[in-house]
Amino acid sequence: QPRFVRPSPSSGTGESNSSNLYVANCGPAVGLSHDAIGAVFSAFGEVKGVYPADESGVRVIISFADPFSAKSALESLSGRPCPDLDGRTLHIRHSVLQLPSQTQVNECVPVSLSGSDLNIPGLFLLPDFVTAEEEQQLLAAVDTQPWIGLAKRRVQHYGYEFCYGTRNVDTKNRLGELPPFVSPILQRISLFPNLDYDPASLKLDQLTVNEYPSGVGLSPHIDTHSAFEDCIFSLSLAGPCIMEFRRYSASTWKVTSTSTDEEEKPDTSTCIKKALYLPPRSMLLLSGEARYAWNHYIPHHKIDKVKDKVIRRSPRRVSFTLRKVRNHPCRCEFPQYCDSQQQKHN
Ligand code: AKG
Repeated sequence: QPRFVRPSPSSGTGESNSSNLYVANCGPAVGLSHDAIGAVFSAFGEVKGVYPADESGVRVIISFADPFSAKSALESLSGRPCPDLDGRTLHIRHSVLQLPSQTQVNECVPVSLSGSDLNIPGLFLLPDFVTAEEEQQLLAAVDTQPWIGLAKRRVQHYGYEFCYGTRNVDTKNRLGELPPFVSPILQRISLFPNLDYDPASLKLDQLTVNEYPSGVGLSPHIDTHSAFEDCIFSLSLAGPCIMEFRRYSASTWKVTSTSTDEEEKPDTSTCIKKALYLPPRSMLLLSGEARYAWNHYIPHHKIDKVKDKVIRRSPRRVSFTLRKVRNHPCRCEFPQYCDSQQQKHN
C-alpha cells in the first residue's frame, strides 16, 4: 500500500484538538521540499514530521507534537501568502491521520539494481566507484570533523554552507576550498563515462556529507535549480539505501481562492515512481532531466525489499553529495520545476 497519510473524512473543519494539519498548495511538485515546509511550521512548535497527504505532491500533512502548536500555525498561516514558501497561499485544516511506520517495507515501487533500468535520462549509477579501503579513509576523515545535528540526521558542509530553510546557498559566504580528502574523488569524477560536459568545466565546489541512522531517509526534493548547476554526484558509503524517484505533473493544480473553505480544484496530477538500490561505494550522477525534473527521495524505512530479498538498513549510511554552486539564473528545459523561471504562485 502507498505510504500516504490520509486525513479522515471527518477532519473537514472540526478536530480542533488534533496535532496534525492538512496543508494544501505546497509540496515537492512545486519545488517546496518537506524540509522547507517543516522549517516554516516549526516556528509554531515541534514538528514531528511532514508527510505527503496524497500523490499530488502539493498536499502535505504536518504532524506537531501538540495540538496548541497546530492550532497556532493554522491561525497564522492559513489563507495567506507565505513568503517563506514561494509566496504560495496555504490552505490548512486540522486532520486526523495514521502516521506511516518506519518499519514499513517499500512494497509499492519495484527496486531496480541498475541505473539504466530506470530509464530516466541523465541518471547514471557506477558501482564500486571507490574501494573498501578508500571508503574507510573517507569515513575516518569526516569522523574527525564536527557534525551539525539536524532533526534526524547529521551533516557537514564544505565549500559553501547549505541552508535547509531556503534550500539554497549564500554565494557571498564561501567557507573555503573542498577538503583534500575528496581530491581523489574529484579526479575520478572527471573520468565519469557518462558526462555530457567537459570535465574541466564541472568545477564542483560544494560538498554536503549526510549521515543517516537506520530507518532515517530524506524527503522528496529536486535540488533548487537556482542554487546548483546541472551535474549532481552522490557517493554512498557505509551502508546501502533505496532511492526513489518521482516525476510529478502537477503544474495545472491551483487553488484560486484564498478562502480555506473554498473547494479545491480536482486533482488531475499524476506521479511516476521508480526506485533504485544504491550499494555502498557506488556513485550516482543526476544530470539533465534526472536532475531538473525528478524528485529524489530516500524512504524512511528500516527494512527495504529489493527483488525477492528483504534487506535491513545498516546502522549508518554516509553520503557525499558534490555540486557546483550556480552564479546565474537557471535556463534549463524544465521551467515548470525551475525556481529561476517560475512566476510566483498565489
Ligand atoms: C541531498 O543532500 O540533497 C541529497 O539528496 C543527499 C542524497 C544522498 O544521501 O545520497
